[in-house]
Amino acid sequence: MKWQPLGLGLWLVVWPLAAGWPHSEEATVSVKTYTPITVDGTLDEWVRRLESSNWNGRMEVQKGQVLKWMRAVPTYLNGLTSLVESGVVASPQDLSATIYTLWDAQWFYVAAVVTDDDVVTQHDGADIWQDDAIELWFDCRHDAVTHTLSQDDEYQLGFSPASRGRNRAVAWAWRNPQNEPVIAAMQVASALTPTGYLIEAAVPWSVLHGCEAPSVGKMIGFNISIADKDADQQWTHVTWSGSLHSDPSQFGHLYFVDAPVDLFPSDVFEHPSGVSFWSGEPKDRHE
Ligand SMILES: [Ca+2]
Ligand SMILES: [Ca+2]
Ligand SMILES: [Ca+2]
Repeated sequence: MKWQPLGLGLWLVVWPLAAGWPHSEEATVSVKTYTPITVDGTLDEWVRRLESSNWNGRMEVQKGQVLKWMRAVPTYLNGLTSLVESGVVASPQDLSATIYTLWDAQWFYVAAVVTDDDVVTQHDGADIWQDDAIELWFDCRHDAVTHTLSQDDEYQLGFSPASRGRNRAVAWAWRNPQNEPVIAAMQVASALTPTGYLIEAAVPWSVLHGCEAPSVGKMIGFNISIADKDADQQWTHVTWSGSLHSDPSQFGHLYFVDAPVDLFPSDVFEHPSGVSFWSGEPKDRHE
């Protein structure tokens, strides 16, 4: 990456076009949840809904009827903005994904909405990385001192959906001296969708050495990969941050934040004076 002067105090970031993607050093945010997440393959509880009493008709007409949204921050992976480390991404329909995370004092939660034109899962256990799967990479101390992942605070966690080839979702852990407690403690569920699949999973902090006590403001090293196998059996692997998925020094950053917009995203909704906002359990507006 180079900075090029454009005059008038403006500078342009110029990315090298040669082969070899620079370290992208991505960053994303995990929002604290104050309501429980049930790992069942449906993401209803990841969605914040509005109650009709929160509204006046004028605002709905003016600003659109946005009645629900994911309260977690999305992170996007696709063949254009992420690194295709192996294989080929033919189109967003072939492989792309949106990853969400939430956290509380006990659990780290992940939801992946994956677009994949052919969901293929043929392996089990430690071999699920060869199939359609998502992978989360942790460097809990964010010290980024190894290039191969083997320290006690480093983990590769994989989640692969149920499909016609394997009738249950599988979660696995690699690259840590203590993988077994993680594998035993993880929860995972999946569902096929019209355009691919979704994964919902949870990992207790207690089994992730170095990550045991999350708090607002904490940051860890974090990376995300998605693997795609289709009928042609070609294995495609796409990674969010850096040029090598397993190098903690190229991981992105995951920041743990509180839930500052637990009610409304301020860019969509105004705050009319005199209106008391609902802050209770989610209700479906359409019920
Ligand atoms: Ca759920
Ligand atoms: Ca595909
Ligand atoms: Ca696939």
